[in-house]
Amino acid sequence: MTRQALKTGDLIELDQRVLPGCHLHRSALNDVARTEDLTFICTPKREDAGPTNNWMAPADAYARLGAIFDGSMRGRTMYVVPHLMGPADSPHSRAGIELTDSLYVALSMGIMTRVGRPALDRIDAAGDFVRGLHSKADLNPSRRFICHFPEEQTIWSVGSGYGGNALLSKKCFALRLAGPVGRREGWMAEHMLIMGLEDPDGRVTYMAAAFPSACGKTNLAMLEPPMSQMGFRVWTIGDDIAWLHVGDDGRLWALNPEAGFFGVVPGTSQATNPNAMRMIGRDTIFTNVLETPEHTVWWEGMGVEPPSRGLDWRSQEWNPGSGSKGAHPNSRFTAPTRNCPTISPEWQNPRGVPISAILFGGRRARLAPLVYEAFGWAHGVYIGAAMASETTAAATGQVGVVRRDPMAMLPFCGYNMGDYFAHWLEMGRRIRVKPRIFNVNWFRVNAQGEYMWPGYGENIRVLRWIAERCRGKGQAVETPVGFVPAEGSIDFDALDIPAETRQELLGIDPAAWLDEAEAVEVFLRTFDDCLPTAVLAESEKLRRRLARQSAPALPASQAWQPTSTR
Ligand code: OXD
Ligand code: MN
Repeated sequence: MTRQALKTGDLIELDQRVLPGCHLHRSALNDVARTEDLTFICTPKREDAGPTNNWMAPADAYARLGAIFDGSMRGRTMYVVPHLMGPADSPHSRAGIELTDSLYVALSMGIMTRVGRPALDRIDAAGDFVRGLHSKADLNPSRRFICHFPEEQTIWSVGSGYGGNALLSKKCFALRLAGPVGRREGWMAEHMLIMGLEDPDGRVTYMAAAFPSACGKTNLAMLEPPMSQMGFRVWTIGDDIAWLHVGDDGRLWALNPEAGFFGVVPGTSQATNPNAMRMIGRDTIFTNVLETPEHTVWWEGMGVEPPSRGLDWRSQEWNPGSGSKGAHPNSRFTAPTRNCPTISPEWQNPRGVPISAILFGGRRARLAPLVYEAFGWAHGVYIGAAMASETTAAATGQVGVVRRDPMAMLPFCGYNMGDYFAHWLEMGRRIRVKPRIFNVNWFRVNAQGEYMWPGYGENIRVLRWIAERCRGKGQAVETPVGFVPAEGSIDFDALDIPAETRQELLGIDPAAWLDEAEAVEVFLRTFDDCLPTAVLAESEKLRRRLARQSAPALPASQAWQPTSTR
């Protein structure tokens, strides 16, 4: 199929001595990202999709898309791609079949999922599968739709070849369709990385983390500790999706249903993600990066000098003075999990791995401390529901606009998000040995707008505190928003961060948090009657704690007084 794709132009040959097994794909110019405005949940009742999803009645969707599909594959080859999500021997794995007229999609599915025999065996055993129908059709955005039919476990996607729209196993199946199934059956499908932190004694603490797209999930999942943190290591299980089940032991177990990584390329370098750099040196499909005259690849933020010329993602002559990007900002790598140098020996464990900590996070320049811990499960659900990220100039041209993105699931929750919050609360009742819930923020800036925290590999210092908290160690101070690390409990050695900045990194400003709590409540009330009262109750409790502490005009670092330590 690869040979075929090289003939049709779906793939472009790269230098196989430098990049063995690697190829380049260029998408249509208008087809470079997920299109949330063209993504629909097609349930009989609009309320079941909720206020955060686009909705279409199933009959209308079948008719509208059916007319576009009609004849759309004429003269093309249709690929039949049975795929299994999860390890072959796991009771939690599920199968799908995607029909597609895109060779690029078929090849990418071969990297991202377990295709062929294991899927067919599962379909035989289970008697069921998720039905995915995909056609590029004419790639016209006005005839582009991604429709989900939860009642029939069916996905129809037409008019796009972009991964998140067209690799139906990923966002469509493993999140939007699996979500409501999990709700019915008592498990969760989450937009989370899964990793293990091993300490010098060989103990591994498994964590799952949800951050909005483009907040560094892939980097954290493959983190390489700096020299100063010798003895610690990170094991990768997944970078995007977690299926979470309650085990017989009452713990929460996480499984990565995928078999590959579909990661953002720009910004990936030896400094930010050396393990990804090693991983994407072979067996990788690059999409929309720059092609050098030597038939290798380059992108902005690669950490090496740009070539003097090349072909940009649009296939146009490019040089460093062109004034445009060589690689598209959402250019991607598609690489098999088995090539990840930090892949955990447990990644195919049919049970998954037992989760001790759940991390939420986002990009907050001023508000959120580096890390804080929820007071308990319901408070953690509130923290997840209140999640938000601030836009960067690159994304929208507007800096600092807050976008609410509960549990990083806003574009991926296939049912009413109010019911989704209720499901989280219900899971808390089922999980006897609950993971602790944390919020992290690598993006806090000082008055000069400079990042106060170095991020990337140094984030391991925060993970270490989290792991210690999970073992009942790790000193913390109670603040109105949660427990923050006590003085000296995070290893800041060799970081050269002044004491004042350390305090500021962990400080909270009650007045700003009161404003935030109000904004969160306005957002949460959009879920009307579907919003569980327990979530609003957490909001009220937070406001009361903040009001007690509110003291005007104090610098952030001094604005709260510890009320107790643990
Ligand atoms: C992704 C995304 O591609 O979240 O994983 O957009
Ligand atoms: Mn994602």
